[in-house]
Amino acid sequence: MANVAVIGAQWGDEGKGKVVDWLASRADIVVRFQGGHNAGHTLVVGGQTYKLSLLPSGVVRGKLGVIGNGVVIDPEALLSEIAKVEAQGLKVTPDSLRIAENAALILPLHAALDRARETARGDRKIGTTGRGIGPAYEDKVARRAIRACDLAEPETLASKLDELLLHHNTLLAGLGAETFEKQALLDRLLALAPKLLPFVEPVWERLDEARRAGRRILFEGAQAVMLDVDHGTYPFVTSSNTVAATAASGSGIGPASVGFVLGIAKAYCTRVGSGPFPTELHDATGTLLGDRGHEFGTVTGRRRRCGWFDAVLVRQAVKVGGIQGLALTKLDVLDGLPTLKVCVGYRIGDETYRHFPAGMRAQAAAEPIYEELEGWSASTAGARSWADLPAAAIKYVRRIEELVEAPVTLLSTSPERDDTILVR
Ligand code: 2SA
Ligand code: MG
Repeated sequence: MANVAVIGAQWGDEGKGKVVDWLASRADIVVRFQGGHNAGHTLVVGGQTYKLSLLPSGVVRGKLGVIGNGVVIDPEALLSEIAKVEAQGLKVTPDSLRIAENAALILPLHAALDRARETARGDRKIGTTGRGIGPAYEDKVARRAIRACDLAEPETLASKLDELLLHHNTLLAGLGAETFEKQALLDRLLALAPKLLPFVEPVWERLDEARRAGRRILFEGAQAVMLDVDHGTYPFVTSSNTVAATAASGSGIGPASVGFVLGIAKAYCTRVGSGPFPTELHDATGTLLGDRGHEFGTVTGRRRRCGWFDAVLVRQAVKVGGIQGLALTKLDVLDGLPTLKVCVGYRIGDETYRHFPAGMRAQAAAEPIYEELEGWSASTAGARSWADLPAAAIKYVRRIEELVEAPVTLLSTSPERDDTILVR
């Protein structure tokens, strides 16, 4: 196996965790390259359930986990996640986890600003995870972020905090939120430093060595292409680039090393948070998909919105994300539905679209044009070979491949790692 990058092809929660775990057993290093603890992966390993947020999934499999420079790291969230998995019997040490020295940190003031802004937006809110992701990326781009390496330099920390607080306390006060005090923040960071610094290094060097030694690297994306800050349903997106190209820039390796790009898509579609969702179902079928698919966020526990598979969106994600093959998950959730619908275009006013336009009004007004496909009554849950699938299920998968212009290379039929069909 060459290197592989795994990215979401819809709005997240496509089941990346399971596929990443499946691939992690064949990789040497697992790298997170964007996002932060807004991601949520549920891994079921030998009956034990792990809920990971910031830790690369490989740590559960005894592989080296790398948190790249493109990730925004909340040090307290990371340490408490480490404590949680250690309570489940795993060990996380500098032998199993490395953190990029140039990764930006999320501080308590970022989460405070994230939430204060969402409150101020009222019903125009984005529906963020409230983890401070957006404000932390803003600070990185604005060149005032505190980075992992700064924990080793108390004077740098102190002077950076001055600049940060000048900016953030003004904003927080303007939003009627509590402001932060420099000394308390500095003490907090200095207390975290000795716990975090043993993990911190120039990970690009380690990755370069791994590349030259022919080690297999798995790049683990978070969120999904339709949440990409450039290519997603802006402004209802996350604050990072979620496309496969970020695997390179977000970890410090060249684009040629990214390898095969595997996109993950659910056999239907879900979304948490606000924003356009043309195929969303507000009826009994939508409720059924949510109940059967256990559609609640790993991180925030929010109920996910559910709808039909949108082939137009996934095709677009395939193109802009660089997806070369798709893993289709949760096919079994569709078992027993008499007919299935797949979106093949949109009607916006009098016009027909074969892509999702970028304008906010156009996106909000898009009415799906559906193609109907026959459902199947037999169960596909736990199927482990193509031959176990009903003919109508195979037809459904083949039609999706045609519409999104990418082959389905993996089919997942339950949360268990072994219930996976390798199609090609
Ligand atoms: P943010 O917090 O700034 O990244 O939020 C901006 C938008 O991005 C969406 N977003 C997500 N959507 C689905 N899954 C995500 N991660 C968790 C998970 C979600 C959870 O994997 O289960 O537990 O609720 C994720 N992270 C960010 C978010 O809903 C906003 O629309
Ligand atoms: Mg998730």
